[in-house]
Amino acid sequence: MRKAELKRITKETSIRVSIDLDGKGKNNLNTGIGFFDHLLDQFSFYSGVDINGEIEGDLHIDCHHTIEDLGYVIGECIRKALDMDPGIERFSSQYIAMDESLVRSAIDLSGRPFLYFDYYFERERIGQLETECIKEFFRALVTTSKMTLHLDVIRGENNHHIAEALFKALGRSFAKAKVIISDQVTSTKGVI
Ligand SMILES: [Mn+2]
Repeated sequence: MRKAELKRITKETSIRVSIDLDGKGKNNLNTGIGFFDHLLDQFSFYSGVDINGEIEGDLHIDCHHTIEDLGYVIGECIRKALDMDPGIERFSSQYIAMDESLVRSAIDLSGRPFLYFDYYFERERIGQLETECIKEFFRALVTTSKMTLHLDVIRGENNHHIAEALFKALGRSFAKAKVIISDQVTSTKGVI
């Protein structure tokens, strides 16, 4: 059972999250930011990771704390859940086309946090989501999950499509990288 649960309470956010790495691809988290829920739904659906729990953030300030802290918590849950099974595929890359948009995600569940993401959205907001928070989510997720993640927007015009394609690509590549392929650690070093 590759599951994990975590609670994190600060003056800015109050978060309880549980994830099931081998779930049905359902996100039940309601962040209070409609478009971000739409993005999390894409990640869940295409990764097969179930996300449950509650989050209450200081959205009267802006989206930043809520999204960053949620990234830390989901990332840590992923790390905890993966730790039980070391013989995972680890590497995966995925192109996702969504109409005019084309993005690529390359993952190594390496134990070494690294994010490459240099895209700046043209729009400041999509729905209630401040687009600069998208990078903050990826950065937080990478930090605690300790994955190496390269996300490239190869082309695209519609900011909704680009954001959605990024979360689909992340989900699809994670779906492949998390698969257990061996009872041995998938590293020539013998440790991830
Ligand atoms: Mn959409």
